[in-house]
Amino acid sequence: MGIPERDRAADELLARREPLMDAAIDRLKAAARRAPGEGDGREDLARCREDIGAHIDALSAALRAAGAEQFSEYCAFTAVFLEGLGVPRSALGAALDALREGVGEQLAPALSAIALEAMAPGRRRLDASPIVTPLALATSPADAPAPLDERAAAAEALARAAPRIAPMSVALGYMRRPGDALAHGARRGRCLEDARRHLAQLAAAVEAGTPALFGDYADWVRTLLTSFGLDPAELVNHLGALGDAIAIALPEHLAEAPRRYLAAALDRLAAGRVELPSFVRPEAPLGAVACGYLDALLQGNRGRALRIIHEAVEAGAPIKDIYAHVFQPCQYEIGRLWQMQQISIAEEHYCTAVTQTVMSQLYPLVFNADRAGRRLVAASVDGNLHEIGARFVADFFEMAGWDTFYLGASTPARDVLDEVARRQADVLAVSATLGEHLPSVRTLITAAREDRRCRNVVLLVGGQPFRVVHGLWRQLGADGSAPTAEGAVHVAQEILAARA
Ligand code: B12
Repeated sequence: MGIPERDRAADELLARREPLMDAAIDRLKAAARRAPGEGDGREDLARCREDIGAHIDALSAALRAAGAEQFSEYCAFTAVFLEGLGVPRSALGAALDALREGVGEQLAPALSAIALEAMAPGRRRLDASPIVTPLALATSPADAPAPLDERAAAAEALARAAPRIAPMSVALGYMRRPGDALAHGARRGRCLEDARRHLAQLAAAVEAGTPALFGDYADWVRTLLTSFGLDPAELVNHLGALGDAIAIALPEHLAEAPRRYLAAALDRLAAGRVELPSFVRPEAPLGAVACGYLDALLQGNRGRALRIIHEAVEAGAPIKDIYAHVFQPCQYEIGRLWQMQQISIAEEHYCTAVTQTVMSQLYPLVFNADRAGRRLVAASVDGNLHEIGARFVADFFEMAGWDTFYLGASTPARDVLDEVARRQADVLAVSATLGEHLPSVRTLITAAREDRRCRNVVLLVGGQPFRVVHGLWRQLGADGSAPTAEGAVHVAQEILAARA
């Protein structure tokens, strides 16, 4: 089949869009009269007419692109989406049959043959079972949420409905851009994972009442996906589909905030690509050391990395500065390079492990301050696998003379609080890195406030989301926050002094 004929068939379909829609609806009406169901179904048929228009558009687009394969993807994902709405696959089959008959009648024989050939595999696919991944759509309807404030109710409803919204949004996105489904092939499962992550981040932002948190995340996703070579229009389509699936799955008053946040993120994406400059700059304090250290890490030369740090210390660089101006920007830079697909996960793990080793080598200098008679417990919140932020905080308190108990990554709330009680801590420092860690932060704070053993402990929270959204700590019920480990020590001292 030559491309020009396919294009002509596509043009012809669009030129006859209205009469094709009318003819298909007449056929469906006649079929409904032969086998009447509940009600007269007039509303359903009006909606179905629009759907048939969408099928015609999809068929026409498929004819111009990858032909039958693309239309087949369209049919598959439309079926998944309709099933999510409770519309049986057979209804789509009937609509396609009605359209097929119209195409056979109304297009010139050569062109109708081309169009029917492109439709056939899609129609057959509807009869095959299981139709397509993803199909986690059959989850039970969410229970009514407990009475909460408006933001928390919307976030909770979103989290509960996520198992239904995520696959629906993927199906809708692929239905709208079936070419993406074809191109993604086996990677489609990733799209579902992404949708789940978007929803977790969106729920966290809605709960915190901060669209900027989700906007920041959307910027990050764009940079990541484009460095994988994806077209940003795919993300725009995907987030748009997510908003539409939310509108379908949640009552209007609960869908309003998430959809508003999504719209704001889409505006941000439309404003263009965000530049992501390097975190390691020669002109910054200790810039030359940081550049050399990063280079040694990236070259896989941990001996040289260690020597660079020892030489800097011998030359008089304070340990706090090594942390703040070498380790931290280098870790951020490692993250940026991974995000831009310039280093692998293995390289990131290597660099992180070397930095943790080098930090340990400095401990004789960290543990030599005069004792302040205060105690700190520091932990990464449940689900947070990033441990260096909390470790920084613990080390800065140690350098200020505190006795510190650093618990490491992802510590369950109950265990953190047991440790606070056992160590009789004055301050608990909790670290979160992703928006999706915020619900765990809230859970921990709520549990701490209800725990009599923790009545007097000062609760500090910090990490990336708190650096992006000012005042977020207050909304979550903490006593304070700071953008850096050094700042955390000052805030703790101020709060304790004010309480004395
Ligand atoms: C190393 C690393 C990992 C390692 C962590 C290993 C380890 N042992 O810690 C591993 C491989 C586990 C990992 C996993 C993931 N990571 Co990661 N990771 C990083 C990386 C490169 C470095 C983190 C780090 O060491 N930072 C250095 C510390 C010192 O910085 P910090 O945490 O911000 O802490 C400072 C302040 O925030 C503050 N602070 C921190 N905690 C606290 C607490 C209190 C109380 C206070 C007051 C202050 C405070 O003070 C600290 C010092 O000044 C970052 C890059 C980055 N920008 O951070 C990505 C990064 C955080 N990871 C990222 C991602 C996406 C992930 C994954 C989702 C990847 C995946 N697909 O699986 C998972 C999520 C895992 C999870 N469930 O948590 C993204 C997050 C993007 C986003 N905006 O959502 C980043 C930013 C990378 C990137 N540029 O894309 N990661």
